[in-house]
Amino acid sequence: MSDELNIALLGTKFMGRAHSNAWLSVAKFFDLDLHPTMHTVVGRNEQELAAFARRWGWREHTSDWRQAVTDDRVHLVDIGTPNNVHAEQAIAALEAGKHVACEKPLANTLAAAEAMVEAASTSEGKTFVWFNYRRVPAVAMAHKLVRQGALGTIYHARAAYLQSWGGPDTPLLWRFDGDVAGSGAHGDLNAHIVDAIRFVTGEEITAIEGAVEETFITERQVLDGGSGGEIAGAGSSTSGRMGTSTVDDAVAFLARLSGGGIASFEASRVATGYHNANRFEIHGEKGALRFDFERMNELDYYNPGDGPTAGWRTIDVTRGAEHPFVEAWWPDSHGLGYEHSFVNQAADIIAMIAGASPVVPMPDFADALRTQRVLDAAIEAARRRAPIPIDPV
Ligand code: SOE
Repeated sequence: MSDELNIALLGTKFMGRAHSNAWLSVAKFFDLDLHPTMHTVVGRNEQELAAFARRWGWREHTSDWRQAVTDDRVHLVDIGTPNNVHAEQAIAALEAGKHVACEKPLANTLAAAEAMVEAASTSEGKTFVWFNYRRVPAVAMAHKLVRQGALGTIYHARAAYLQSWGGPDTPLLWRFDGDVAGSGAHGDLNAHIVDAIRFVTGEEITAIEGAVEETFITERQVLDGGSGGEIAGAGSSTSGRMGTSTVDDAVAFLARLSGGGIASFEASRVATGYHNANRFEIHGEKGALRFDFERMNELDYYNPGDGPTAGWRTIDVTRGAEHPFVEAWWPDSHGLGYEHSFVNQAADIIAMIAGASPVVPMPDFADALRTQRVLDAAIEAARRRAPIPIDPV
């Protein structure tokens, strides 16, 4: 049997580039039982597509995603398209017997996410969701320390994902169309930190106690040629017309954890001064952890057991083989970046398809549905101004 793992990638924008880089790099840095082959890339604009395929080394390209996901030569379908087509594309790929990796959030609606999980439950294919921050070594190390009992009973989890590209000058990208995106900063950014807190604490969110959503900028410039466009609309020409944003610019909510602790989550695309501040703090009876993606190669740890010398300790998580994923990369303390979390995840996806275990737990569609349920309950809590319980199924 061949050791080739032929991949078809759907999407050629930001995530298309991040995933292409991951598939291109992974076999150079990790020893793999299967060899990833960048077989087919799918996009909408034929001209851009040929240039993208050439730049990244995709063997074939097509604008027909259905042809790609049913191609007998393809083993893994990787979905990096807007949220409203995740379900249709993933279900078609699963029905064709493929493994499927899908960008977060799982879908634009809870119903679509549930349909994806249903299709996965009766499919031969394995499923994966690109909650890439689990594989930032500092976050993976936080997960490992909690598993080792470093925090004990968890009292507080506090997470925020704060960006500021969504200001008044940003045009009406697909991310501001509720029918396409499902929600704004909430599904885009709270998805990441809900997953991160579930991953690091090992606990589930059992209720939303209160939530608030806000759309600060309701009218945005319509792009030439309709929606689409990269984040912040860089280089996107506008039509001179205005259109209505139908998603949140920010959502904050309070929640309860299954271990008895309480949690707060905040996502914003208008947090002026922050550009990709993805951060959490977790406080337990035996210790505390603190992470900020803007210092992504460090993890802060506090151990009251240190007595008079107790203080926040900053761990360089790119030093030493004990830190997850680090051995695959550079000598001690040479640093890693955003793109390495995707390469680390590509390595774990390939390992799992080959039958091995991932370095840290991998979210499949069923796991990502738990996060989607939390996101959906938070919006319900905001709109009803009432607490919403969550079935921890
Ligand atoms: C935009 O908010 C975005 O590209 C997210 O969609 C990604 O998931 C995040 O990693 C970076 O910011």
